[in-house]
Amino acid sequence: MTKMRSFLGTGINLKMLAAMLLLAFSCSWAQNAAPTPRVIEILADHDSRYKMEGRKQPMITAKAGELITLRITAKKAKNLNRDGSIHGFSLLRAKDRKPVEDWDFLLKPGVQEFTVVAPSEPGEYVVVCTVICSQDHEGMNMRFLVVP
Ligand SMILES: [Cu+2]
Repeated sequence: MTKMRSFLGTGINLKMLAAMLLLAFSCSWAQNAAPTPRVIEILADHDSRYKMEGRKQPMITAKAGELITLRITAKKAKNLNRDGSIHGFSLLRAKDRKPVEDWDFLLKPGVQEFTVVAPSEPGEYVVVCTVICSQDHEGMNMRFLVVP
């Protein structure tokens, strides 16, 4: 109890309390104002190809560290994994094929969303399918460009 009293007596005054409340308040406000991710629509199609509307060659361009939501529609090709995944969506750094952390997804039939942060390092990346979805699986990939 004496400890408590001395803490109250010396440590906290009204000005500090007000400052702490203000800080707590502005923090919660900042959280509410968090950026809404940009939505990118992708089709993982039955012919073992990624597709994006309006593009002959599918390609994603994102800013370094940008928050994006991948809205992926997956349609079954020939084969599927035992867990029911029909395609994969995994990001690799192009120059050394190093997997990008937290960018490895398995796709189920239908629409699914993943909210992710783009790599912080600008450069060329590649999206690859990780499910042996058909005899054309090897060609199931797309460019992913990260700009500064
Ligand atoms: Cu595939």
